[in-house]
Amino acid sequence: MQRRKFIKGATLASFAGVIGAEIVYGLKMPSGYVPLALQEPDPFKMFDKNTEMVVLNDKPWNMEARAHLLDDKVTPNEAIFIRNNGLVPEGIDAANWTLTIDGESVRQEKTYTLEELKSKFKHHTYQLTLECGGNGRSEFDPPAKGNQWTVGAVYCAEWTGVRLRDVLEDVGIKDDAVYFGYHAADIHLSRDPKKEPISRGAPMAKAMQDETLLAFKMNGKDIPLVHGYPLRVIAGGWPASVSGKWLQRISIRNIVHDGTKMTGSAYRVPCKPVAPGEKVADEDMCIIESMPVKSLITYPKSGATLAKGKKLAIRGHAWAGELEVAKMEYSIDFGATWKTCKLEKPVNRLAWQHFSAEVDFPQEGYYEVWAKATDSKGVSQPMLLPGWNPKGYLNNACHRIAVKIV
Ligand SMILES: Nc1nc2c(c(=O)[nH]1)N[C@H]1C(S)=C(S)[C@@H](COP(=O)(O)O)O[C@H]1N2
Ligand SMILES: [Mo]
Repeated sequence: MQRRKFIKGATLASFAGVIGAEIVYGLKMPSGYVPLALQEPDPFKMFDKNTEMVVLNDKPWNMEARAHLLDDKVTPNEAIFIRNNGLVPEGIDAANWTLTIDGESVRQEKTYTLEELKSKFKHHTYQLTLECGGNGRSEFDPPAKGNQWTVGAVYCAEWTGVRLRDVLEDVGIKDDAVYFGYHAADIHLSRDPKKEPISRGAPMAKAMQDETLLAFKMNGKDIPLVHGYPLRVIAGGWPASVSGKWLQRISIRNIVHDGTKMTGSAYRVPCKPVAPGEKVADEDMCIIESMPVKSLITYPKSGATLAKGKKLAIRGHAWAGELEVAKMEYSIDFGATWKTCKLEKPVNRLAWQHFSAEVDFPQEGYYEVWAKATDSKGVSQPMLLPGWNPKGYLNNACHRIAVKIV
C-alpha cells in the first residue's frame, strides 16, 4: 500500500533511490512506467521477513519458515509464517478502531474503542503456540489442495492483550451461548464486500480460558500489519485459523458458529479414520479443536556434517495443543530405539517447550535424527504420516534431520 502511493507521485530520482542505482536512460522511460525492479513486490522487505522464508502463494500471501529459522525460544517476527485467506486490509486507522460484541447470546450488543479495551481491562502477556491446521500438508498422498506447508507453519510469539473473558463478562452473556465467531477487516479475493475471507471461532469454554486474548501487542510491539494489526483474537493450542487477525467483531452464538470456513470440509477431519483418497460426506467431518502433539528440531539444519568422535548438540521445541508435552525423545536408528532429551516446562500454559540433547554417533556415515514428543496423556507423534484426511490437516509426524559424520 505504501508502495502504491509512492509510485503515483514518483520521480526518476525517487525510483533510483529505491533501486539503489541511477536509471541511466531514465529520460527515455515512458511516463507512468514503473521500472521492473519495482513491479515485483519484495515480500521479504514488505513483511520484514527473513529472506530464507519460503513463499507459497502471493494472492493471497502465504509464506512459511524453515525449521532452522524457528530456533529462538520466542519466535521473532522475521520467522513467523504468514497465512492469509484474503487480502490484507488497507488504510487501517488504529485510532478509530472498534470492536463490537454481538450475536444471539449477548444481553446487549456493545462496542468498544481500542483505547477503551486497553484502559478498561487488565493486560495479560502469554507466549502462545499457533500452528496452522494444514502444517505438514505437503506430505499427504493422495495430495490435498491448498498451500503445501512443510514444517514451517508454526510459531510461538509473546502476545499482550486483555482477556476475551473479561470483556464478555462486561458485555453480559446469556446462558445459551455455545460458540464465539470472529469477523475481521480483511478483503475477500473477489473484493466483494459482502464476502468474508474467513470467520471462525471456538466453543465458549475456549473463549473463557485465561490465555484467550484480545491482543494488541506481539513480542512487546504493535502487532505487525500482516499478523493482524491493530487487534487480534488469540486462541493458543488450537488451529491458528481460530485466531482471527484484524478483529472487528465477535459474535456470541447460540449455535456452533457457521461463518466462512467453519462448515463443509474446512478445518475439519473425518470423525472416524478413512482410507487414503476416500470421499467423506460433510456430516462425517468433525471440527478440529486442540492440535496434536508435535515437535521440531531447530538446530542443526538438516544436512549438517560433524567430525567423528564429536557429540552433536541438538535442540528444538515441542507442543501439544491444550496439553503439556511430558516426554521428548530422539532416535538415530530410524525409530528402532529412542533416547530421552532434556525437556523444559512451558513458560505458561499453551507455550511451546524447549528440548535439547547431546547425540553420540558410533561411526562415520549417514544418519537421521528423528524427534518424538509424547503428551501428558501418553499420546506420541507418529514416526511417519498420521491417518490421511481429505484436506491434509494435522500432520504431526516426527521431524527428521539428516546428519553426516566424517
Ligand atoms: N482475519 C483473518 N484472520 C486469520 C486468517 C485470515 O486469513 N484472515 N488466517 C487464519 C489462519 S488459517 C492462520 S493459520 C493464521 C495465521 O496467522 P499468521 O499469519 O499470524 O501466521 O491466521 C488465522 N487468522
Ligand atoms: Mo491456517
